[in-house]
Amino acid sequence: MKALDGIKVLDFTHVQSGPTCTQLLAWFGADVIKVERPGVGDATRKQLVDVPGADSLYFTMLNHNKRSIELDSKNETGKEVLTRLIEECDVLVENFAPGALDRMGFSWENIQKINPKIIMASIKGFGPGKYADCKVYENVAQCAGGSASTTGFRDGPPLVTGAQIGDSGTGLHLCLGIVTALFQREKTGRGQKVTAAMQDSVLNLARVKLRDQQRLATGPLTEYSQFGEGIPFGEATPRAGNDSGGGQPGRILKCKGWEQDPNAYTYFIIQAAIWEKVCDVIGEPDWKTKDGFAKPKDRLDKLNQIFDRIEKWTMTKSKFEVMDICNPHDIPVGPILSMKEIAEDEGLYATGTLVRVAHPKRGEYISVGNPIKLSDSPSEVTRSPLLGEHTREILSSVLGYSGAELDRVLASGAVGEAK
Ligand code: CAO
Repeated sequence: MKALDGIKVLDFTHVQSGPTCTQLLAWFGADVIKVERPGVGDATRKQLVDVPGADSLYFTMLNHNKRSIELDSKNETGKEVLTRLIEECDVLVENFAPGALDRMGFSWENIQKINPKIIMASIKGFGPGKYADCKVYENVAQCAGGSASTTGFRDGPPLVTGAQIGDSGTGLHLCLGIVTALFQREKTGRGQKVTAAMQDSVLNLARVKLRDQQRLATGPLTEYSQFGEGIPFGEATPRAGNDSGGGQPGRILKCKGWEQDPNAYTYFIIQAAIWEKVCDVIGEPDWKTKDGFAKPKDRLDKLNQIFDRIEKWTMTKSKFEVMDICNPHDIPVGPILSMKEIAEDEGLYATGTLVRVAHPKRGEYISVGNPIKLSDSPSEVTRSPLLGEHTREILSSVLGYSGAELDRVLASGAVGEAK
């Protein structure tokens, strides 16, 4: 049995943020029914296409373990089918532009009338307020949530990060809201509305930078490189390059081969507890007792000098040798892994974090499996559905249409089926 066995999810999501949420619910065992516009489907099916005629990796990697029904929610019969789906499902998840669901005639008030037990979960770019009506994509959220202004180097422009904290990050937040609401429904019998705004989710993930914003009021941020360089702080949390976000100084340092390999780097943290071991490993045993070096606080204005010296050592080793040498001493280091190296790591396939998935139109591809492991609810990753692959199956087995009724719906123009 899976944790969410028996839970039906009406998946009205598209692009990335919503689909990541419903994919997690599917991996936990929910029956996720993805509603897609006839003949078109989720826009990502046709974005960044690498194999002509097949759904893109963008789509396949975000929509595993789901069923697809092609349904025009603006058509009268389509609205009838959607109403039946709302009656049958435990959860409705959507991430349309603000107001789109209302314009279809499915406001939260109407949805509650149709099924008072349903949990309706929505992602929007912003919460209530002056930007509530804006359409929002990943990088907009990263900028509005405080991530971009605090990412990058002090003397360069703000940077967005490769991790999709606005989309997938918000999907995760919403997923937690949904299972929490399902838990509460066990006691109250009532559904509720769950919302996660992309700005809020990014800000939640950038929480330590708001911490630093407030610390500025009482003095400089001593763990930032900028402090050691004698550069005054301004009014807002600055970009900190690769400085560690915690109290332990850390940097990205070059390793052997960095001239040719853009990823021959390691992250190196000089935690106070292992300082003496760092001194021994890099060949500076005197620094263990030397004035200005022995105590963590005294080292803060010398971090550039210290990390330059550590880098002289890391540049003589590969990033994996650095790991092998430092790990036995509990010195926290991390190789900068390329996506190629990750995709070739058989250890990640063994845990199900990476999976090889067969697809009828594109052949085998690699995907990220469920990163959250439950000991009593194993996740098996199955391929994403073709557009409308399960239209007939859902109409009959989930909604009970049969005979002339089924023929009526199929002939109405409200639904489509996989070609
Ligand atoms: N049948 C009929 N119509 C459908 C339909 C269906 N099955 N599915 C969607 N539609 C319609 C919607 O009702 C909407 O129509 P109206 O504009 O007439 O109300 C229309 O399709 C377009 O929907 P949309 O506005 O949500 O899509 P978009 O491509 O214009 O905008 C996005 C995309 C992501 C910017 C917007 O949906 C949004 O801001 N969502 C919330 C934030 C979010 O999730 N962003 C992350 C996206 S990933 O980076």
